[in-house]
Amino acid sequence: MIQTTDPETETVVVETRDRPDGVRVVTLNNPPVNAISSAMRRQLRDTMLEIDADDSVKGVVLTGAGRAFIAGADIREFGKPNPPGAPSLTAGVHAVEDCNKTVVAAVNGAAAGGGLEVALGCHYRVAGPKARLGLPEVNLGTIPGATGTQRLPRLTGLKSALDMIVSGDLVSAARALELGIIEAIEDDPVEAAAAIALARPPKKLREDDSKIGEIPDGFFDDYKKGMARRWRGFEARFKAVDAVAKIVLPYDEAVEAERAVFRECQGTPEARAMRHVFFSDRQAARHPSIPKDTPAGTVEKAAVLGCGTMGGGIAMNFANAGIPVTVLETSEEALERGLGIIRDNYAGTVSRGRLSQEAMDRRMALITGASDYAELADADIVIEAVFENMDIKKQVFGTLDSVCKDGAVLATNTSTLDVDEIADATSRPEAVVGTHFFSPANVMRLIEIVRGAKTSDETAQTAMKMAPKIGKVGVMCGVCDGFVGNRMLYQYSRQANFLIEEGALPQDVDRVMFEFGLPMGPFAMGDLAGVDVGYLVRQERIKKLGRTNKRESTVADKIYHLGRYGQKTRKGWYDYEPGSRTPKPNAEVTALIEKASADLGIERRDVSDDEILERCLYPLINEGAKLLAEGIAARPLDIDLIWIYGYGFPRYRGGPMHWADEIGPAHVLERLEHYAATRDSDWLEPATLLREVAGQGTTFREWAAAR
Ligand code: T1G
Repeated sequence: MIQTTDPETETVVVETRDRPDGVRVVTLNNPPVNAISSAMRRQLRDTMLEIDADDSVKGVVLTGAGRAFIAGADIREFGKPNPPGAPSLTAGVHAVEDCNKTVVAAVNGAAAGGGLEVALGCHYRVAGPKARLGLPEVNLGTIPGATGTQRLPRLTGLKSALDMIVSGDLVSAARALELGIIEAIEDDPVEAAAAIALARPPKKLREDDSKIGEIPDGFFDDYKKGMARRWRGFEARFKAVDAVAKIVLPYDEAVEAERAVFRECQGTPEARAMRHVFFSDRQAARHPSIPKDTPAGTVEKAAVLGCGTMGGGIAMNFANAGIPVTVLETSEEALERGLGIIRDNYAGTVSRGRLSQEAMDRRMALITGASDYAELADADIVIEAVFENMDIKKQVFGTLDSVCKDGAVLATNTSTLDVDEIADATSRPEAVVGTHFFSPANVMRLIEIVRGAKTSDETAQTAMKMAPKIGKVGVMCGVCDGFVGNRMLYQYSRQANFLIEEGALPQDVDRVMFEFGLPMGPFAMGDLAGVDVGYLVRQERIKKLGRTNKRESTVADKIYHLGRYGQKTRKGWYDYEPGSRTPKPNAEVTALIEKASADLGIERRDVSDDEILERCLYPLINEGAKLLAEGIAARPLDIDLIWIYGYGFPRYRGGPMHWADEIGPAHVLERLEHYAATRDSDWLEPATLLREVAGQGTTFREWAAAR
């Protein structure tokens, strides 16, 4: 085994071994997933140049060590200066392609980004059955920057290449075979690659335009029009299309143009935001409150209490993951109704061609109805999703306490009630945790894992490790009114309602928030969730917390009392045509708002888009700062993930706290002080932590890192 070491870091990341048949196997080895560091770029290029000059070598196989082929460029090096003399990855790709021996990629695992680009520099490619291949750079706010935009289309054709590059998805080995990215799927890709390396001549992909053909006028512009709605705001995806469009140029010029676009993307706010989310996704489950070596209980059998909209959706998540789940309802009739909703949900997905009938049948077979608590006795986790009433929840948990096996996790899906109080209704509060799913529970990816004062490390760990197993992002938080997401949402909604009393209209506020990147504004969201639901939540909070002596808007209550409950009644803040979800402003609502201003003695004024944006989002940041200071949220990344996965905060802005760091906490403070002084002294007093971070000229990220 010949090992080349890196002059700077003494890191061995490219190993070679010679086979008796004259094939040299080059293994890239940078655990855990062979990310391409600058050391690897240099060693890969040097290794290929050595092979080129070594006549004893008859053929080359290039493969990855461990579970991955190559995970692409090392993301941790982004934003850092390139070590002197370290070649670009493009140079490495060309050193592979220009080798005078046949080089075959044995794709033994994930070949992502630069990893696939290296494979595309090889003359042929074979993959193991579990390999995944793709150019996911746009998920990092950048584009393939090592000839990928010029190579992939030469194998798959333009449309399939654009679909892969713009989606950022990895495809399976089977799909890669269909697309022509690989020659074959082999159980032992290295053996298969060695045979090809000895049997076939080098074939340079960059010289093969046969798959490109005649490009229709406007092809790329039409493609960008087609993706505009789905990917609005994700600028790198549109730049990736522009880079692919350079394919009409001679290859070397096109690669230079691609590199220019790639460099342009590296320093954008979108790139910083998307990298933040990439790493945050992987940090979420490593919550500082749970010791690293804490064992997680297995979740092989689940149960859900209540089969309403939430309970049914929660049960579907387990069935989707192949985990048997028992659903308990108070009566056969309620159970049948609930199971019918689940069946209809699946049938809808089948009719849209996104689920096969047999998959639906398999999932339905995993869901068992029950009418007796005794049937929950052997569940590893029971998730309560009954009516949002503390007395009912206490009674339910008291019964669960007497029925469920030792070690079972007793979870509540409450969104507003005190998890500690619920836990104290049992003899095992250490086994109780909040699992706050977001509606619709089978669609929204977020679960707020609410750790009670007595929740044990094992219970917390079990819930955190369960989340990804059922396709969710579990984010831990502490107990308070509204936990993290809704507590911040209250501040955002409050200001939105004040703004329409002061002069804006719902459609103004919603437009600004939509343009910012949210899926919809607060009033359209109110109509979707239900104006009646909002009204009941407000009444419950008043019952629980009492009326504040601070200013509250009453316009939403007025809308409720008009019987305008939202989409469900085809009228709420807006009107909705039959079968349409498009909100249409309503003159009666406008008149009601204007009258509310008059009754309040407010002279309506023009409210600027900037004020709308700042008055809605800066209080969100401000509440986030309070949640961090109180320890309800342990890290800014937890708040960012909650808002991205629970409320659709645009990933390309990184979440509210990352975005605050980007625009500057000092700027947020200055604006909040302005609005507190001029618009709303009740609710806009800047948080102490915001003042501290702004005053020190630092960021929430740095504050958290220093803790
Ligand atoms: N750089 C640095 N670290 C990486 C990494 C990367 N590219 N990929 C993964 N990691 C870390 C990850 O943070 C985690 O660390 C550990 O490896 C295991 O990851 C020129 C410029 C490859 C499909 O976008 O999609 O190439 O949390 O849990 O589930 O055009 O990792 O354990 O400390 O995700 O087996 C493009 C990103 C880069 C791929 C494997 N590449 N990675 O999934 O492991 S830009 C990507 C993934 C680029 C070129 C451009 C996945 C995976 P920790 P994991 P996995």
